[in-house]
Amino acid sequence: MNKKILILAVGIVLTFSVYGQKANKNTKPYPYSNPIIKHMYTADAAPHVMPDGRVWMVTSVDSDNGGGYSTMHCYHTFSSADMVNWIDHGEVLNVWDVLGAKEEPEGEDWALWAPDMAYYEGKYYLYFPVRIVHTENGYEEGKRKVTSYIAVAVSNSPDQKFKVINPKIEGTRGIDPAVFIDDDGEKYLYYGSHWGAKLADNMKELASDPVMMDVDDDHFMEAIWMNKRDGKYYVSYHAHYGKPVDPENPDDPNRLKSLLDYGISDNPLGPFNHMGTMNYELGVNVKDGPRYPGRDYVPWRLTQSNHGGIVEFHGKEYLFYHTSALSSWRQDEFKAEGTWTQRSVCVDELKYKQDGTLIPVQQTIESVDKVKVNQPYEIVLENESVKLNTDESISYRDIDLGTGYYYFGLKAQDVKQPYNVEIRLDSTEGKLIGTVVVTENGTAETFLRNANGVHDVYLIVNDNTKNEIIFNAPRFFAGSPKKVKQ
Ligand code: FUB
Repeated sequence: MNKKILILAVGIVLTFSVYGQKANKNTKPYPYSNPIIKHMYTADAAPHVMPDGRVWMVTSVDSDNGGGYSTMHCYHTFSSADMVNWIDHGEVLNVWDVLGAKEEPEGEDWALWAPDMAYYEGKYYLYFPVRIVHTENGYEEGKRKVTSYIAVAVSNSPDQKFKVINPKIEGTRGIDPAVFIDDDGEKYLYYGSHWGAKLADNMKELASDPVMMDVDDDHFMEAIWMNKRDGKYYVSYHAHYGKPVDPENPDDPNRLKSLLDYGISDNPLGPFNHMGTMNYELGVNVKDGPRYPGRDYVPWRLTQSNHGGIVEFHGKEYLFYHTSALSSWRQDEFKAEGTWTQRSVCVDELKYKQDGTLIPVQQTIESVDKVKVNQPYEIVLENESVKLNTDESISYRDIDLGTGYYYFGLKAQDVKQPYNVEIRLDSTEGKLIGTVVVTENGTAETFLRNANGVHDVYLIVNDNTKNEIIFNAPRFFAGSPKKVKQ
């Protein structure tokens, strides 16, 4: 073979194996429960309990035809009442909605990577990174020039199309946004290489200068996520970018592996103490399931992109991550690893030790057990109007919050100036589970954390204006999942 043909042949082989242009030729049903979505390729899941009491996730979509990360052009949402049965609500945003044009600008290649979604005051907000590869004249220090930043879109319902309300959030740079609402009512946006900032009440701008958070680790790669448990902030992220597995030495301790690591802090913007690994390389240590021909491990040893999202649902925490198990099945009936840009969302339980450190996730092929919830959707605390002055509180005895209520709301009357209502358990100084920020809007709602069990509930007004506060129908809701139309 002459040298040019050899180079061309090697190039083709590399392109095909890296970008996975292999045909999805196996149409037999996928035989296991993980991944949870099997009719398309999904990645980068961002799970949250929404006001209908269901778990919703927005995901990136990997192309059925392969072609690499630049072919990622839209997002789907999915929901579940039990963590096992998932409904695909279809495409909610597309790159063309973002571009506002039918074609990409000359010399630019646009892609939509890992998103996140939040509910706030009656609306759903979708945060997503716009990633533009400058294919022409676009080199910086010998590398292809890439621009990326965070944008936000809004919708009245997570199963409907989102509309872009800010195509570029000023001050952002990088990929993988994650949004987090704290118990004191503050909202945070995290993104890129461990940047964090407060989000404004309009949800479309930053309300503070971004800080590069100290994560106590110089192997941070991407995919930041924030979780809170027992008053501590857990930041997690993809650390390292892995190197291919040597089949002769698959567990080589010296090989760079794609790990999902985490750190803990007392503060949502750090500094964090690096605590170790939450999820080992994808496809490692999976018990049961098919084996790579002649080896003692599953075929889908996905060496890239360990991307995690965490949700608590009625007493357990779950890690959402992705693997190439489905592409391994659809392409090679489990005789090869599948491709790393044809990924699929999996779910397994996240467990903690007594001291609050994490037990690295046991990746499974069965996924998790069905969650059954047997309690009312909402608890209305009071039907009469409540009148309170600054720093006054009202309490409700022995409220049964069961296995969890995820939102609290009230209808405020005649709001002269914004104020906060704290929701605390058992005393005016007890555990803060959420803070409602009341504005002229009237109806105010907030996400809750740790709202479970039987407690006396205290509502405490923080208002500097010394006005009398009047509100109606304070209620806990999203305590059991509502059915949705399929
Ligand atoms: O899915 C595209 C990119 O791969 C994400 O933005 C990263 O986190 C990695 O999962």
